[in-house]
Amino acid sequence: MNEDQRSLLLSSSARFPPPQGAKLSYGTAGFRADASILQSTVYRVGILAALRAVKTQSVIGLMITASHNKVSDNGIKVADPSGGMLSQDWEPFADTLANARDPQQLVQLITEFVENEKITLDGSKKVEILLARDTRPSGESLLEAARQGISSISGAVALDMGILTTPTLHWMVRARNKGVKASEIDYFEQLSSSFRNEADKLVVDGANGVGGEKLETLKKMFNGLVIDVRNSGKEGGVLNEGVGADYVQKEKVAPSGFSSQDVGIRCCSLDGDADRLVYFIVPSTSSGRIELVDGDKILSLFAVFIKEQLSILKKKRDVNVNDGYQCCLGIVQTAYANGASTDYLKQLGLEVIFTPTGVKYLHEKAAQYDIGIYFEANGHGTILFSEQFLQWLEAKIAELSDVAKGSEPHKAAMRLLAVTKLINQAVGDALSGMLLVEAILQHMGWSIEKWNKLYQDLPSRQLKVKVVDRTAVVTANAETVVAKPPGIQEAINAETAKYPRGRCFIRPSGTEDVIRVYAEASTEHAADSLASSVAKLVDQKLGSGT
Ligand code: 16G
Ligand code: MG
Repeated sequence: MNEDQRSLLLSSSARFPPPQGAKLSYGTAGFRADASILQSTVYRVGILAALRAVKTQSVIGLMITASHNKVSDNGIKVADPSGGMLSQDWEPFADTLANARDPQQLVQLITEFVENEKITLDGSKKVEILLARDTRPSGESLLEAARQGISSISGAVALDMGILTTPTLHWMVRARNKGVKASEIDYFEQLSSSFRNEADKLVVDGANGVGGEKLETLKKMFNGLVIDVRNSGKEGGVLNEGVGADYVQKEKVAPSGFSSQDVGIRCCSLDGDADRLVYFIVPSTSSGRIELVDGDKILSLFAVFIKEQLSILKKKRDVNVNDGYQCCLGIVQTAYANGASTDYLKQLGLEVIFTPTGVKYLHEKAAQYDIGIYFEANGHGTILFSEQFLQWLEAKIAELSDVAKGSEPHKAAMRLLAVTKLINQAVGDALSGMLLVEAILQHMGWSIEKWNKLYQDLPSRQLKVKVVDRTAVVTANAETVVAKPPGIQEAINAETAKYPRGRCFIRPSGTEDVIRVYAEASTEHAADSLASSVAKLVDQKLGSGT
């Protein structure tokens, strides 16, 4: 590192002292904390993003958001050149950088890192970092901190994309690196032009965040579907407070702004940065619980549809389309997937794989298939198509348009092509996912009730337990068993065995200082009881005893 670069870093970092006594971690999906302590972290992630851009000679994205968390929190995450999450091998560097005590130590760490990674910092090549934020009031000043971090690395240029949904930023990074049109309007156009729907109605809870606001723009770009956006943030409601996908999924109640007048209408909720989506049916009485149509059901709907199109394509009826190509379809879930969804998907003959919680794990796995569909129960997910599959599909469409235009296989191939354009390939995206759900329901002629009856969820319960040190719990087999400390798994097994269809696991949260407990069983009462007895057990073995 040359002297100019060194002094640039020393002087800018002196303006961003780290918070006292806070240990920061990149966690499952970036840094997240009370916004008041994040200036220094965000500045440092700006540096990291610039280094990543120089290293990869590609466009990198930085998103300032705390997703479904409360409005006073904020956070930052990095989008890699593919539009996906930051490569996991850079996460330890993110942690050490964020926790450096002073400018000298910070510069020392960067010097060592660039040497190891063989990154040349002479500013000879310009690199771009796209910055965006959600609607949080703290976003603007944090974005400025990120910008200052970026401009502390010579050759790195920050481009402010303004207020965006998280998936839009990921999409832009991917598009820019592919050299295709990459503005927000291009994103809206790609979604709206691949979407067809006849007149129908959907009510959307925007979580008082960025998604509702963007949907107001997007919905003007297509005909047919009538979208009523509630909780768009303009009516004075607070971000994620009593609204949004996380609230609806965890509490299983209707978000504020919904009432028994919405009975019989399809409703859905986005989270605060619009990368999660769940549907729900409003109960006819005000005290009743909603029928939750969660990420697992969205996944199942997508899987049924894709499988159907593939099998139409394989049929020899109209034309010989069976060219021997075997499309490998994979379904990726986490331990939080309702057991009934996994049974259902397996019954369809699909290959179902599990990964630990966190989009980076699911996405990575799904990318190993020709078509990989991944979803977390909380509503984050998408469908990935391999390059090889896309090439095959295009060739197939060309061939069928010649010899069998308008045939069922031709139509099925065209539908699959539309899905590849509509669904976000970079990351789970509530807006694009919602349009795909709408298109598929229309195609199948299904109501939300019919969709919800694909299978019946097993009752489940989630609890969290405060412990002295959550890192004491180490899990294995995609978080389904506890490897450490010894004895806990045996105790969980003993509890679980008492309940018909019982299933239970614990894991340390990647975003909060707690241990999470998940339990499922044949009745509500049994799921509640299993969850609370395991929570008690965790508290006894690992809690502070208070
Ligand atoms: C983050 C993850 C989400 C995961 C959640 C788990 C991304 C983009 N988001 O929100 O996928 O479900 O963390 O939180 O990866 P937990 O570790 O606190 O349970
Ligand atoms: Mg989110």
